Amino acid sequence: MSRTISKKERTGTALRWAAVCGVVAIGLGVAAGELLAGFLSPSVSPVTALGGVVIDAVPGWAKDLAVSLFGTGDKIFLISTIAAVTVVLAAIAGILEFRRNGAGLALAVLAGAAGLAAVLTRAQAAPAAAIPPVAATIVAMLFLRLLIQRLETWRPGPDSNGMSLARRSFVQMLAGTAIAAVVAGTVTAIVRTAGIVASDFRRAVTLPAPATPAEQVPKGAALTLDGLEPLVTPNADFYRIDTALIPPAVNPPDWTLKVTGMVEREVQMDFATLLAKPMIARYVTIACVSNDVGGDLIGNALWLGWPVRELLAMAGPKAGADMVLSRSADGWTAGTPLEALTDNRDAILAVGMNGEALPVEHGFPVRMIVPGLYGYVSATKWLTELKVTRFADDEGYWVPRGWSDHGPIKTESRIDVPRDGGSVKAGTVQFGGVAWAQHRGVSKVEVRVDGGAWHQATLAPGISSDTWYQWQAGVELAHGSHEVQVRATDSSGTAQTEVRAAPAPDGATGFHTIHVTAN
Ligand SMILES: Nc1nc2c(c(=O)[nH]1)N[C@H]1C(S)=C(S)[C@@H](COP(=O)(O)O)O[C@H]1N2
Ligand SMILES: [Mo]
Repeated sequence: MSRTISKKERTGTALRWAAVCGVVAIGLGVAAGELLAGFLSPSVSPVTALGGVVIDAVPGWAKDLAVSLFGTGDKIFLISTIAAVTVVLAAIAGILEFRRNGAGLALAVLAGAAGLAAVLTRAQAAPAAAIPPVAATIVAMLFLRLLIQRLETWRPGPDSNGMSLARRSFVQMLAGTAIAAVVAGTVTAIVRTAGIVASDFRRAVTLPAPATPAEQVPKGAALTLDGLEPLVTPNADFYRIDTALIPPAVNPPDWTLKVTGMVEREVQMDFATLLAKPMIARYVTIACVSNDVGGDLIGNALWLGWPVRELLAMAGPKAGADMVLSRSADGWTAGTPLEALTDNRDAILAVGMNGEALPVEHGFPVRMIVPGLYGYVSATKWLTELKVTRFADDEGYWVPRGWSDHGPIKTESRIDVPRDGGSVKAGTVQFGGVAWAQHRGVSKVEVRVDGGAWHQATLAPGISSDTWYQWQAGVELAHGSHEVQVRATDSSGTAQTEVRAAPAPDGATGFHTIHVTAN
């Protein structure tokens, strides 16, 4: 070692180590906070709460972009982004703290305060939920200071002698902290990603048989064409849309549903009382307003529940009320016309989906299902409150974000077979798909080739006007490439519009159009 080391080089190496100290110390803080939250308040973790604030803050178009780019991977994308930003900030905190005692700690306090604020703004935050972000901040600050202190004592550089006491002390401290962070993080990840808590709650639930069984599925409602989606969507394949990073873990014995607002008397109902009510079973096809023409944010399930109108009748809505603002355990809201919840369409407080308790990500233990309305104005998952109010006074989550305050599902149809861009054998080609016009019913489906005349398809009987219908059509295709379109007509005789509209503000329109090559 004859080369002399400049001060600059020495500081460069030290700064890199300082950045590592920041990442390791803050990593331990975050992991400790998440672990603690797992015990103290499983439904509010600091990281999830911060993620929720980010989701609530990003503009609607950015959310739509994320969904269209990453599909259901949009949450993984968000989590990775939060993780990456945290790592960068933590590295900066380490460097700041090395440069100037207290500067990195200040950054940690700021981040901790953001976490605390995020947690406290979550709807179901109990006082105990404040502990994890505070503890996380203290742990992060403590270890950041300890590590930087040891780094300062060591003063690394290529000339520092091999295994000095100071170096060993620093390395031991760093490795110990890193191991603790990884262990805490792993335990938390296992607990959380497996959703052990929530699925244990779910396993403990036994559903009653319906007092009013579901409508018979008519013979022939499910066509046998290969490639068609099943008439009833299995729970595991059901689309999922919500703003929850991790679904809230709601324990049925702790669950109550409150009816508040413009009512003669407030009503509270617990889960056991709800389960003892005469339940009805109904097939209902729910759809997302964000579903683009030809999209798959739609699914049909057999729901088990108690009519919302019965609960509202107990509370007695006051004259002048025209909306019910339903709220979830994580603070999300939907504004539904009071009329749609009290008329004969069987809007229900659903506890069952396809013969099982609601899956956690589909709203366990209780959600609303309202035939005929898009999910964002009706299908509140992890339901906790119904506030009887007026459209003039309240608005649901998506309304100030650019979506319409009313969301009836529009008449639409989709080609599922053959696939867009596929090749087929020239001659008679079997086309098939689904069509829907919830609560009105579909009366006709037609297809056309290359903008020619419409040909009527075979329309399978629907389960009810509240579900989708399957259709099939044999279409003559000559050699070459073709454009094929579909349109549905509802039972009032109104055909779906050809006018292309984007999903915002109240649902996409236009004909689903695919291209196939006949050989
Ligand atoms: N608590 C809560 N409920 C919610 C949402 C949400 O973000 N949070 N999203 C709604 C939307 S936009 C739709 S389309 C449906 C989707 O229900 P699913 O995920 O069971 O398919 O849930 C609705 N219920
Ligand atoms: Mo939606």
